[in-house]
Amino acid sequence: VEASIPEPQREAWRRNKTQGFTDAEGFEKEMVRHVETTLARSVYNCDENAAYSATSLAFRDRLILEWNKTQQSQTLKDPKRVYYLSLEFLMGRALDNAMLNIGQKDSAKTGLSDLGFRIEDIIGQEHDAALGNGGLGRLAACFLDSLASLNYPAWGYGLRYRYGIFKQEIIDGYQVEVPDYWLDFNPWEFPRHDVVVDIQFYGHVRKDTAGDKAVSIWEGGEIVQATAYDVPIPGYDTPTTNNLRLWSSKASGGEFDFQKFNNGDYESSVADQQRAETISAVLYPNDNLERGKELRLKQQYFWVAASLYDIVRRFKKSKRDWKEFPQQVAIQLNDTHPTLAIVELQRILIDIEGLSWDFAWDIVTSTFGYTNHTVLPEALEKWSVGLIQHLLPRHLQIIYDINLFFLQTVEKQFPNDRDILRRVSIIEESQPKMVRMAFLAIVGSHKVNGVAELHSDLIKTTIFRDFVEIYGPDKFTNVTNGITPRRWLHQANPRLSELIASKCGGKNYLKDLNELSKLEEFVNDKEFRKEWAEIKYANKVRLAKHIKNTTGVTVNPSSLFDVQVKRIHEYKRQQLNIFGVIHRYLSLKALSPAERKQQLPRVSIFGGKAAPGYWMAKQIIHLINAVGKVVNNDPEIGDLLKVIFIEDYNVSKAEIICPASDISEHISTAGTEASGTSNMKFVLNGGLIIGTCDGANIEITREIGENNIFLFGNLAEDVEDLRHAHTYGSHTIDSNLEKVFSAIEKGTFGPSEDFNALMAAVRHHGDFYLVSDDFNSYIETHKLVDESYRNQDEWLAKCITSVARMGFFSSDRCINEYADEIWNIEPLVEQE
Ligand code: RUG
Repeated sequence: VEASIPEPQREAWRRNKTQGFTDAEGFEKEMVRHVETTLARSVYNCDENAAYSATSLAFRDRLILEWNKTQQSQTLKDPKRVYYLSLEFLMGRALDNAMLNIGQKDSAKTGLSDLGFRIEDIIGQEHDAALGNGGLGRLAACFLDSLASLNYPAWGYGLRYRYGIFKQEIIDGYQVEVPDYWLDFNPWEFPRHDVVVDIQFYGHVRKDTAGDKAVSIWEGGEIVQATAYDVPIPGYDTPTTNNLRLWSSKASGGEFDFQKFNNGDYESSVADQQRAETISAVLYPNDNLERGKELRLKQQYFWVAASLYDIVRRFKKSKRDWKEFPQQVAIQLNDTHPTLAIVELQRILIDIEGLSWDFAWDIVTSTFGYTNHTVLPEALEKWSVGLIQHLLPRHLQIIYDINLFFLQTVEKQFPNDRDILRRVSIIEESQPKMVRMAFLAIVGSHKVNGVAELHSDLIKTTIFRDFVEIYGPDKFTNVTNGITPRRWLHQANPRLSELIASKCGGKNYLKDLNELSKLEEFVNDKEFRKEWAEIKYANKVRLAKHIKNTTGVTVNPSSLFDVQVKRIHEYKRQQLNIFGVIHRYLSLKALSPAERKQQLPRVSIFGGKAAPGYWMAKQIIHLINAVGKVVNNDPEIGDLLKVIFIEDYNVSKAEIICPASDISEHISTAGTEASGTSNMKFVLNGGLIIGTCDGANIEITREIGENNIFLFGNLAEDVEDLRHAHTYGSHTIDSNLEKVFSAIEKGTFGPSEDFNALMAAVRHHGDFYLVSDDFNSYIETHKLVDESYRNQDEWLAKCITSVARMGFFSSDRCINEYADEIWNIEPLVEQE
């Protein structure tokens, strides 16, 4: 039954339509109402946390009004929509973003001040929504912001983890993981208890006939229920408010099985409930690493099956023919994690909707696009055939059929090449047999893209080379990553955003980042430079305060702030950085007091989490902290060098750190970092970068000019030969690096056994990440950084010029490219 109100009664609805607040007074009323009613508090017991809650609820109400309008307008016009499937959405805080995007931050500031609060303190109360590990999840969050800001009809689909990425504590220099229970109070989500989907696992497949057709019936096994939680995503300066739908798992049939309960089996009924809830309980804390755990596969199927059910249900409402499905629906696979969606859609179309295989497969392959984010073999997903057979027996049959038909076409194309069949088969004939998810994603999609130029070239010439031969080069494309300037400039660096607006003809540059180019005119404007420098200094003071409060170490904001914040990984080479820091320390110690006085003071700032099971990454964290302990307390060194590890790096900390850096480090072994996105955040905030010719560093260089970046190290094309030489030729370690190692071995930073593995990786295990090969060029380039920083005028000119040329790296550009080249969707501008 349509639950719609009959026309004669609609007038009463129109009269009573909820109006969102539009000024400080209106905000105050809403805020006080929420304190007094929703929160049941009063003027006598409203602390900052209650004020945060009430402010968020007031803003949530505003968002949901726009959200309703957007969804109604989309339902009415029924345009093609894009669905972005991602296991990670690293959203960070929502309140400040909501205030800025709907243009009511000033109202909130005045309103909160009238009511006795400072807006910064209230914003600071919010817990980060940390449903992601690193770049991949944050990219998804930036994309949602751009999709809404550009008025694209788009939905995100993900999992509502009860525990997001763990909280990192540093105890005695070691990482300790603590669970992050973030859902205690989350005003930004709307539970949709009416949007539930039953998801089947296990069971078996029965062959049957319907008329003259053979059919497959998947039956038995267990059912878990998916409940939708909706998170409104406001666009910047537009009423468009899109939806992020996150699924939460529950045992089928509600709280617990009453049948079992009534039979006196209370315990097992509760156990079933807990087992079902486990599916959406925790985010796997690995970045660029896959571990093949059954629960992870369960998460993947649970999420894609619920999302597809929802997407298909929405399509079917329009009563269109199935052949129109790809004209109405584009689905983007963020990495291989949602690849089962390909199989699930094929299953729905053939087993449930009764379409022929070929017709269904055409629909499927026209619907999906696949984004690859890595070439690292340890991150490429594979699932054992046995596990899929057990968990999803019907899906395994379909995968085998997809593979069979695919290999038949390959065989026709390359009749005399048996080896290519082995190489490209979706099933790897190993012990045990494995399903190669990236291959399945390629075969089931119409476009495959990498995330920066070098990366997109590399996938075509290495891991997916055969597929380029088979499908031709047009199936493969590049969409270089981007970041949203709303969060990463306007929100994180409000003073710089104001200054830029004053020179770029207002805030329109936040919608068209190419307008930053107007800044080039002011590069030599003394007054402008002065203001620019003052803002950078103030941002450094803000970070120095955070460092003091959290680590107890005092850093001098006049020092050069050198930052490397990202997940800890050997390929990202935080070990190269800390070895470089030790080299600097030893060089300073070797100077006379008079010589030391001539040196430029530096603060080396690190931050990032290690996957809990990644032992080497944890050793790196330990070494950084051990070096900090010695260096920071060395009276001979004083302010000349400080080494800081910022605990629990996350999105809200990044918003403090990025605006405060002078130089940031993006120093992965060439060819390993697919893109990187923090490199873009730092440059956009007026910092320079030191980096390798890797990922998006290359395009950043092309845009801002090679005089404005400090590049060093070997090139991707040389990496293989160097590795080969390490293993089969003689491998001499860089002499300066040897000095660093002997200082470690002498116990300068504590018992050296703790760090043996890090040194052995370079000396004895082939130095896979080329730390020694790049060491000399790294420290020489750091000398150039020091020299360059001494000339503040030139330094500032580099920073301003770089910002002026960063327009390309907006995620808006990136989303427009996906929309045009992959999704074929148009913006939908709402009418009142
Ligand atoms: O490591 C990559 C980054 O280089 C990239 O910028 C980011 C977004 O495209 O994705 C990261 N990534 C790759 N995270 N997980 C993976 C492996 O699947």
